[in-house]
Amino acid sequence: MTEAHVFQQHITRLRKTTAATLEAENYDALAIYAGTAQQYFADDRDIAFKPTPHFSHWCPLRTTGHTLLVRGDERPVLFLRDQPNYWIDDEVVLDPFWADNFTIASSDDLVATLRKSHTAWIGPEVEWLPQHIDRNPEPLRSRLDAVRSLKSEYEIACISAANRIARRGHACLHECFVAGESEFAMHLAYLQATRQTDDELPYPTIIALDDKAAVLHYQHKRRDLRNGKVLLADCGASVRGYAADVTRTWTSKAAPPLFVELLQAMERVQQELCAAARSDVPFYDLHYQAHEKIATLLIETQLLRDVSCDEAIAGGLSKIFFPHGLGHLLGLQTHDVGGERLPCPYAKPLLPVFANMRFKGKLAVDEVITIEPGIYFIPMLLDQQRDNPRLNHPLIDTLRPCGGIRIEDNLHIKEDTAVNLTRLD
Ligand SMILES: [Mn+2]
Repeated sequence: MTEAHVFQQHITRLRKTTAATLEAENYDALAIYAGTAQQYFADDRDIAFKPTPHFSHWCPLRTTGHTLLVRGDERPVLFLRDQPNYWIDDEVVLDPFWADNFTIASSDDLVATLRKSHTAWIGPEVEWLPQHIDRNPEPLRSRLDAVRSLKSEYEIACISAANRIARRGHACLHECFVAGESEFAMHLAYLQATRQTDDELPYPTIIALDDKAAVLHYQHKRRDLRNGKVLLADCGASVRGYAADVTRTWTSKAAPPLFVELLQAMERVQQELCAAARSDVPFYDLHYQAHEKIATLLIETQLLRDVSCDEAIAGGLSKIFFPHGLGHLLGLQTHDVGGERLPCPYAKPLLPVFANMRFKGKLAVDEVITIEPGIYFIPMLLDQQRDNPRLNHPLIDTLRPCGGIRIEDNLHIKEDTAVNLTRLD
């Protein structure tokens, strides 16, 4: 199937679901504003622009000021921004593969059009918006979010393409790590290999050597430190606004054997968890399974002692080493919307230590999720446990300089399996 055909199918589905949403929420029309560039406080410098995700759901344009108007199941109208600006290049390129699905209009006519109907507005507020228009009504937004959580073939193709790009970048990072490069040099090499600028990335690269691998969202790029023992790289790519979110951990010959053993075990654990993902599985059950596997590993390696697996989980000991969720929905946002579904019955009790998990529902066909288990040696969390005899501190301390491990793939959920988009050939 051609790209144009797959995109057309995507829009046909959106038209249908949006018509139903508008009817259910009693609106005639939905106006989605791409947004305008924002500036830093007390500065005239623009922050890198990202269109309203609801806009990107319909239209791959990445420039500011456009508005999409959807009325029932009619052909949507794209009102292009047309205030010429000679400071930037805001030329709009209408690629027929997507533009053929819209009627193109001038923003001059937008306000008059908005006045004519009972319209819901999604996007940042603007001063010229007619008074009667409902701004970002919550019930409508959550219906739109629910649609966004289930990906069309077009969206899967975008996420899949983003994963291919990220994989190329990670292969390059591995080579740089083996060559002893710095975090800074690896960051530049990643941009080069993926042919992306920083602003095009779905999230800033996390390129952490050694102890900094314990910082979950490590943001620096050290220029001096070379020849690391461990590299944790969490770096993505984006295609038409859709994200890949991929993490790999590598060790060099200088890494302690116990850490290498943990990494090999975690590679296995991560693949087992990926193999267990499919529709109708409560995500909490996968999260719990991750803790069972990680607690077992911590006990086998004697990092934890005098404690059973269940006690280690319920007592929050495994959470010291794996303090984040197993994964999240992925799409136009790296932490995508639509996961706020009702909790469902679980195979294991919902423990108080996991009460802050965001995504508690069942997996559904055509969701894309990340599976990203980890083991970290986070000084702040370990120091709080100095007097806890169940933590083998002398052994743990030998691994603190290694930071941690995270392995993350992106999975397309199907009926009774999941397709690993990060490891597709
Ligand atoms: Mn992630």
